[in-house]
Amino acid sequence: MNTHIERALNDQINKEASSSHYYLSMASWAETKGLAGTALFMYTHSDEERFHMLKLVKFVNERGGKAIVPAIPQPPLEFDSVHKMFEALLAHELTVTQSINDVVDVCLKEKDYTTHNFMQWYVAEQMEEEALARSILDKLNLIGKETGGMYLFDREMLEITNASASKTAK
Ligand code: OFO
Repeated sequence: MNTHIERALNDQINKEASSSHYYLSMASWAETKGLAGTALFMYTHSDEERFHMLKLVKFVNERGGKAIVPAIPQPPLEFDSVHKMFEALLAHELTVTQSINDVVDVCLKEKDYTTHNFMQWYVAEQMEEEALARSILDKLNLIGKETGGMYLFDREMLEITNASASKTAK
C-alpha cells in the first residue's frame, strides 16, 4: 500500500477511535443525568464510530498495509448541558468531515481510485451525521428553556435510536 495513503488512513483510524471514545463519554454523562434516551443514542453512536474504525482497520490490512491501533486520550467527562453536548458533537463531526475530505484528497493526488471509491462510503456517512446533529440541535433550540421539553426530547431520542436499530436489523 502506498505510504501516503496508509498514513492518511491510519490518521483516520485514530479519528474514528477518538470519536467513539468521545461519544462514549457523552453517553455516560447523559446516563448519570437520568437521560436514558440520550444515553442510548450516544452509546449507539459510539458503537457506530467503532464500526467506522474497524472498517478502516480491515481495509488497510487487506490492501497490504498495516493498521495502527491508536492510543486514545481521555475525552471531556463533563458537559454543561445537553444542548452544549450536541453542539460539541456537531463541531466534532465537522472536523471529521474535514479529515475525510483530506483522505479523499490524498487518494486523488496518489491516483488511488480503489481507496477513493472505498472512502465514498465515509463521505456519505458524514453528510448523514451532520444532518442528524443539526436536526437534533434544531429540536433543542425549539425546546429552549422549557421545562418538560427535555423529558419529551429524551423520549424522542429513545425512539430515534430504536427506530434506526430496527431498520438496520431488517
Ligand atoms: Fe465516523 O462518523 Fe462521526 O465521526
